[in-house]
Amino acid sequence: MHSIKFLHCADLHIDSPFYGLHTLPNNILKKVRASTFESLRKVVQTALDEEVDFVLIAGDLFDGENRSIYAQAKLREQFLQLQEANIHVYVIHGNHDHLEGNTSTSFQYPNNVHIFPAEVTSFPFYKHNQHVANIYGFSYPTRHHYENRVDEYVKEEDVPFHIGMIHGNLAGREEHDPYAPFTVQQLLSKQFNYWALGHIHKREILYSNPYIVYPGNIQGRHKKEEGTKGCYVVTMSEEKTELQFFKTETVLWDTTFINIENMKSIDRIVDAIQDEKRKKRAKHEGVLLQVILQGQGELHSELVQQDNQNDLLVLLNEQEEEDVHFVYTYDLKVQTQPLINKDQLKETPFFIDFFKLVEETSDIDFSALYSHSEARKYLTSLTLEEKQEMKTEAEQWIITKILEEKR
Ligand SMILES: [Mn+2]
Repeated sequence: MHSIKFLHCADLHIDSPFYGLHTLPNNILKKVRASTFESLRKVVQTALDEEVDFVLIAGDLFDGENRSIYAQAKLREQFLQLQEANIHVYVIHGNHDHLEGNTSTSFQYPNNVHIFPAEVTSFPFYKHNQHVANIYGFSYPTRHHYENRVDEYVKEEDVPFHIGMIHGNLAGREEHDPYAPFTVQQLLSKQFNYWALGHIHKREILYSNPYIVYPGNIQGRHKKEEGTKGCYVVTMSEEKTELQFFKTETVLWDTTFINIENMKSIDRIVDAIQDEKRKKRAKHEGVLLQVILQGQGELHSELVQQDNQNDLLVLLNEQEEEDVHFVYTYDLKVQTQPLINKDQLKETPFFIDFFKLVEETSDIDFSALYSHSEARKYLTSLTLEEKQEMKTEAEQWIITKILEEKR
């Protein structure tokens, strides 16, 4: 019986510039900027450790179309490692590293690396001199490529395994650029054994028989790319296919929520955050952390002061630059609410009327805004829930302001 084992990764985005992070301390910024290279090294190490037959890279190897000599040299180094182990590499280029962008500097990769041209093409894979698989794919000729190309994938020859590679968007997913769209049904109709996708950075298995897989990127690049990142090692026989995930991120983007309810002094908050940080430090090499404070509590009024927030951040990040396993808080968000004893307030002169008014207001009147000739173009109608939320927020805001003034 035939079997193959391969590694599937995508969206390496090596040499991502991380422009938005220039406020990070130097040591940490350096590690973040090196993270895409380090994660690539881990992908290759996984391929070597797992002794796979070949590696599939489903597009966006480079972040920029003007890929630097440095990035290409680093990639070549890794390809050479794979060559030494006799591991073949199949590469398609995506929207970030399309073929047209490769004209300024050219690099020769070792001959274990097969790069797909702009037409859908198939490369044969031989194991022990037997032709066991065909791998199909195409590279983006230019950056913007909106055509559905699935029709061009046609099974060639009678070999045990057919594997398709596409860097593209699942049709209907509007939050991503609609490049090279496809539908699951379309891919299934091809009766391939595996579809190795790229483009969407969030890991997702679209179908499991056969597998249609987005492995996600190998290293998060901003706060919207939170959580563990990595690649899949696929073991395939004529009977079954098995997937194993390997994590490769070097710097983890993460968020932690702290509830201030029942906390009577700021040191409790600091301790709670430090606790979270300790746990994360034990598990990860580097963490860029967003801390969100929530809940109703008496510390609210202290926390909303910008000076205090700045102080807290300085305190939390002290020493992080020196730590090998850093947990750096890049953002502290205060979403807390004041502690109000409504029942008590309801008995005081002003608030008796205030709460009566709130209760009687069943609907906030936005008619002036919604009938405004310019504004209304940009507005969608509000749900009942949204209106209720706004009412509660407004109530909280007014109470906080009034109580503050009384002090
Ligand atoms: Mn990408």
